[in-house]
Amino acid sequence: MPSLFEPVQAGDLHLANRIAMAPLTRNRAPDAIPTPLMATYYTQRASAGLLITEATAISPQGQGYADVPGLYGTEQLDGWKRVTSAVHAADGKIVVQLWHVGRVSHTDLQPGNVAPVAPSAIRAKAKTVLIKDGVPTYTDTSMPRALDLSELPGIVQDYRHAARNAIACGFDGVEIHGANGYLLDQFLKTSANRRTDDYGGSIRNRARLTLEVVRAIVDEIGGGRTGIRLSPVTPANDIADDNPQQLFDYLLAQLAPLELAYVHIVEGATGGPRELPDRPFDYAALKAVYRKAGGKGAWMVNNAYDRPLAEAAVAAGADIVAFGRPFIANPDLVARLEKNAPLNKPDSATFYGGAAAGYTDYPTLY
Ligand code: 8OZ
Repeated sequence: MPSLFEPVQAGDLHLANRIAMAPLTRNRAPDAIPTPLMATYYTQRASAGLLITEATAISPQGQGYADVPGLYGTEQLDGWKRVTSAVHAADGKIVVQLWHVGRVSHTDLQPGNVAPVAPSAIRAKAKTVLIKDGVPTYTDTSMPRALDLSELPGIVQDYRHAARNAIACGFDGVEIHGANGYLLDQFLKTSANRRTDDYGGSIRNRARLTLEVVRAIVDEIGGGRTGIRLSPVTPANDIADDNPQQLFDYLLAQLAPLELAYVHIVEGATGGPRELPDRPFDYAALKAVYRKAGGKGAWMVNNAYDRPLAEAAVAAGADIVAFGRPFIANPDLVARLEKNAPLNKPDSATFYGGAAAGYTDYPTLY
């Protein structure tokens, strides 16, 4: 049985261990530009088998929170180049999470202060964060407008272009953010998608945009450098589906032939309970569908893992376990898990926004 601390192959990515740093939004990139402090933060955590960056907007329209980074524009790309070279100098591997928030945004954050876009004009009962007079302020998301059919190829193109930018910035690959109630998840799920064209209605139609995005990125940079994150039952950002098992079984069967590096599954409620009584889901069955359809990507699991739970997951066939909050507070998480050393506790007051405090100042063991 493989141990968490043994290497693993995920597509083209050779990872030194089976512990990934989950994507974590930290809101420390004013003007969407990654800072030198961010390079320090990721480099401190480079002993993870894989670093997945915080969600990063593929376009200004894909932006939904104050001070999150982007993957467009010279200054943004130069900022990311500093991050990837520092991580590589520390022997780390890093992929960037490609993000379009869809309706989870606010007119203040959109170019020209227009409405955010979504599959349908249905507002999310969700909050975003703006910065008002220097103070982070939680605000209701704005009413979105439904995307016109003619706009969808442009969105696919934005993803493709961002993936090309990622490789140009020195990233080892990309993770497509298909989770947590953002644009792709909005198209996938019935609560946000009421379209009557080829992108709404049947499962096949609701999965169409996600599959077009994945195929475009695979065509651009290769499946071996492409992962995807999905959250079948999360209620995050006011999202729900009438039949998630059928939806995700279909999606995973379609993803199988694309030879992705990995599939990353958020189990249960993102950052919350792993089991949701009103939203049952069989993850083992989902994985079986993917493998049966020939999917060879590494199977990455996430949400509220500790060492015993992670070891049990690996024993049950998971290839990689992604840790989120423990990585905020423990830059040397891999060493601490290996030694069964105590973990620093993350301070939620410094999760979003600010500078070095609660970001690059958590102590290591040695
Ligand atoms: C926390 C705060 C803002 C955004 C996600 C990108 O849930 C996020 C996110 C998390 O995927």
